[in-house]
Amino acid sequence: MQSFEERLNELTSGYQELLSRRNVAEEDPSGWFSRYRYPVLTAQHVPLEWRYDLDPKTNPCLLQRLGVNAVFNAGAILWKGRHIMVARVEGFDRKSFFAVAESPDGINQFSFWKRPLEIPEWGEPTTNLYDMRLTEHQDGWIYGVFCAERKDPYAAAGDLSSAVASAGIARTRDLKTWERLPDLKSRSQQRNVVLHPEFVDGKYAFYTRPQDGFIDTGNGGGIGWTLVEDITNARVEKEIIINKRHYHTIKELKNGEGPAPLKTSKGWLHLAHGVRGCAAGLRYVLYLYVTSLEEPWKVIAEPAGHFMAPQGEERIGDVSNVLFSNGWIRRDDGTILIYYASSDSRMHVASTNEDILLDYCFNTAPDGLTSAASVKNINSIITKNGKI
Ligand code: BGC
Ligand code: BMA
Repeated sequence: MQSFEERLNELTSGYQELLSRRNVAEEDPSGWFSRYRYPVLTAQHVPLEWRYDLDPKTNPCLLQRLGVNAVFNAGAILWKGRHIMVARVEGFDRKSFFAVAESPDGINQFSFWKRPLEIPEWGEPTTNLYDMRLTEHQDGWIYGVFCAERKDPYAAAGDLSSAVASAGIARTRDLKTWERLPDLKSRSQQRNVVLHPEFVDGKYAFYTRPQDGFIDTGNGGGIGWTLVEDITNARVEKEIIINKRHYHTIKELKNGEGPAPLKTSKGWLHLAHGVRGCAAGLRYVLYLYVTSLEEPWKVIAEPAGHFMAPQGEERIGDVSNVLFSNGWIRRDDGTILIYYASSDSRMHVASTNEDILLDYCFNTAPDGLTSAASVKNINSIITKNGKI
């Protein structure tokens, strides 16, 4: 058996090797983005001090004391020139919490800050919190909007799965100390709620995702939009659906806003996820759409189908066949880094830029909703190519 020292050396060198590994860009044949080969943040990136008691007196065999199952669904922000993710870290006990990780260039050497975040409670203690969206708002605060999940108090006896999802809201100025505000009040269940970065008609604007049940969408039609006067007492009064689910599309079953949209010269650029059900379970893919600058609730472009779908190893994990993104960063030169999780297990990054994404959004045909419309589309490309 290895000694304490030997084990510690081995763990430490493996950890350092992982953190210093250089990533490699691989351009996608579509030309839309490059994926980076290695995941950028995983359970193995979690500091050893969080997982092991490093005292040989109390832990002579150097056993793990806290298992981390997955690191995924991270919010992201370029803050004072620093590339930051606020990741969802999930323990073996299924509880998620948030932790900040930082990289010198947004791609390599992501490492966690010293401690996970302590998000104050609001109301009934939150059983689980996850999937934070970061918004640097015009009002000067950085907001984190996340899913706060609690057991359904009205669940029948013996039903230990029914839950209530609502949007938790916290704000900070330094990403370290967070002030918890009251959860967004809504008649529906709410997951995937995102704060728009600017005031609209002097009000805060949220992208919502109303659902009748915790899992079932019911009458929930898609991504919603609501205006809120007071962020310290936020309530969904009037809600409109701005990006609908649709039969036989990538978002037939569910959809949800990803990170906060980016303001571009041609409109607000949105990244979202679409879900369909199939024999293998739910399939989550990523898609893009653009809304008007003046009326951010009006869609002005939406290419058909997915922008990114799980591929290769991404397809396998705790919840397989899932790509999910709730974080991206745009640099001053227009580079966009898309942080996405695969199969509820690990974080990846893809890089692209604003001009390419806008070209993609405005020049890729929208969904014609029938096979015949798709064929018509292909034929118009072939005809055009025949004239060159
Ligand atoms: C899980 C989420 C999941 C949701 C709906 C929650 O309990 O933590 O990851 O998205 O259920 O399935
Ligand atoms: C959801 C999300 C994510 C998760 C996905 C797939 O509803 O909110 O937390 O990635 O399910 O399990």
